[in-house]
Amino acid sequence: MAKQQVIVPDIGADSAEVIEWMVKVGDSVAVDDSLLVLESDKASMEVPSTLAGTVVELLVKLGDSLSEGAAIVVIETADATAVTAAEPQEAPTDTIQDEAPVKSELQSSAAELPKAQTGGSSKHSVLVPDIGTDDAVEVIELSVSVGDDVAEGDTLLVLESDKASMEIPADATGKVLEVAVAVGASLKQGDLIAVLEVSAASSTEQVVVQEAKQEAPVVAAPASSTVAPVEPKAASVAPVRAAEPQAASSHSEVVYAGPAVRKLAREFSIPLGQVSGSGPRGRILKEDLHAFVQQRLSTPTATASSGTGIPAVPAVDFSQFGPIREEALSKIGKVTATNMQRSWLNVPHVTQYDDADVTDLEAFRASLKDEAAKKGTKLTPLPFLLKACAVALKDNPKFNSSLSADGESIIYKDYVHIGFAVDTPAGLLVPVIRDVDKKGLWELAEEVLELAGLARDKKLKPAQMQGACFTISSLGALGGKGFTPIVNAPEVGILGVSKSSVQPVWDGSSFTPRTMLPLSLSYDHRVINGADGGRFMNQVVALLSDIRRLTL
Ligand code: CAO
Repeated sequence: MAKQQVIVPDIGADSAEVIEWMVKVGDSVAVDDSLLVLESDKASMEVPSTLAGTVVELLVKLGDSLSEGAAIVVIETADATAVTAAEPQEAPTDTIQDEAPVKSELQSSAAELPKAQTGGSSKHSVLVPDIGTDDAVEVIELSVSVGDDVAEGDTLLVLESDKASMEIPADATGKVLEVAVAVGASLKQGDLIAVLEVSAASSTEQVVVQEAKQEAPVVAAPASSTVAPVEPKAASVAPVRAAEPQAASSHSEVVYAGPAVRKLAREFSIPLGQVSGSGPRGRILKEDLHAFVQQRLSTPTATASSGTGIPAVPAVDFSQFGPIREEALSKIGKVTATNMQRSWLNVPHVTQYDDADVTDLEAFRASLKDEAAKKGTKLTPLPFLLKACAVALKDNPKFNSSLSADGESIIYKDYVHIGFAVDTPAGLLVPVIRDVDKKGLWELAEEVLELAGLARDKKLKPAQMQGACFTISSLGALGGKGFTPIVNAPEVGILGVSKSSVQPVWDGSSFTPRTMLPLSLSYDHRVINGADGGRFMNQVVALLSDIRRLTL
């Protein structure tokens, strides 16, 4: 086994920019497989590998300007002699020629580590840890630049999937030598994020880990226990279908297309994610764009509608009316918009309204305020709502079901997981509390606080947002007398909660002041009829009005 670099060949230009990676660390490549795409002011070109083997390091990053002779990747080849002829060895950097022989020594003896280091320091590759999904996740923010000093645990970048944003921390302390990714890149577990220069003194163990990672980059996981978002594998691999599986897959797909194709797609507003590529590795070619446009033009409704037969909202140039600002939606914002529209268009909604008399509940809650403070938690109306809904979901199983994808059957769930909407600066997130029926009010209060905090800090893992049977959207703290919540399909029901207020209520002989909580229950009318809805709502109202019933 030997490690060797592939360098930029004669590209017919002084320099060209790296605009696309076609391989990642851990990929196996054959001679002539494309490694990356360079774009100069005159042309774009794919740089082929001159070696066969496994990619162990990417030496440049998107946006870098490269000239002939620049080293681009390190490839571990099975046979050093076989590749010598294929590879010009006068690469400008010395890392590989130095590292290849050193590596085996490092593995065999930790005592010899200092020999492997230059000037008392060594290079440490930071890889994407277990992020709870096998899908590629987009880099939305870089928190460090080359030259920065980072401490273990400092955030290096922020990843945002269809369902969550997460900060990826450094798993070692050192100076950033290289940032291997750019905003917009899609990363998976094991991908290289950055290379740090760590001092030998900081941790001998880290160097061993670093070398182990270089040996097997795809399976490497941060060794440090301080890598916050990493969960044990079993916990982070969610067996449950995500609430929006279609969105998850379509948004996370990697699109392979060259710059000319991307430019053409931009000019014609062609969504590359919807185009099938017929080139190598599914790469999208110009012909594929032509075929896509032809197919769209031959579909009569496509030009005049949003694809569902519904007339599209016309594009308006608002600047003709006054100054404007345009801000791109966050990924979570885009996914929310798609999900809302999908639910609204697919689910025949019915919403019914009622008020629960929560006078006693509020008195009980107030009496527990000090106890809650002592426990370090907060008892808002939400845990009571969760508990009441859990009871009603068990007693009204249709609300705890989903329509099968083919619409032929109803799938009843024997578990009671409830999502609750959290308003965060990044957008609306819906963490899920599992087995609500089996939990007490204090436990629910703590989980609400914890999950809402994680949501606001962009630290929710995908598994913490999956598997809900029903959703509660509580706008109570904000106000309002009622609203129409949109069902989070494939769930079939959602409870909207508005602000409680003291109202004069007729008790049969006089008006008495009672604290009334406005509720709005939306449901999928394909599964739930009005009588089912009425029964569910009546039960929730009864439970909240007399919380002793929650204990039955
Ligand atoms: N009526 C009156 N007061 C209410 C209330 C209600 N229905 N619900 C909560 N409150 C009170 C709480 O008791 C608390 O008061 P104190 O601080 O005096 O105890 C205060 O409002 C703030 O509550 P909270 O928001 O911190 O806690 P919560 O458990 O009620 O809600 C959460 C948590 C995460 C659901 C909420 O913060 C949130 O993000 N809501 C927005 C949900 C949303 O955006 N839904 C729309 C989705 S569809 O577009």
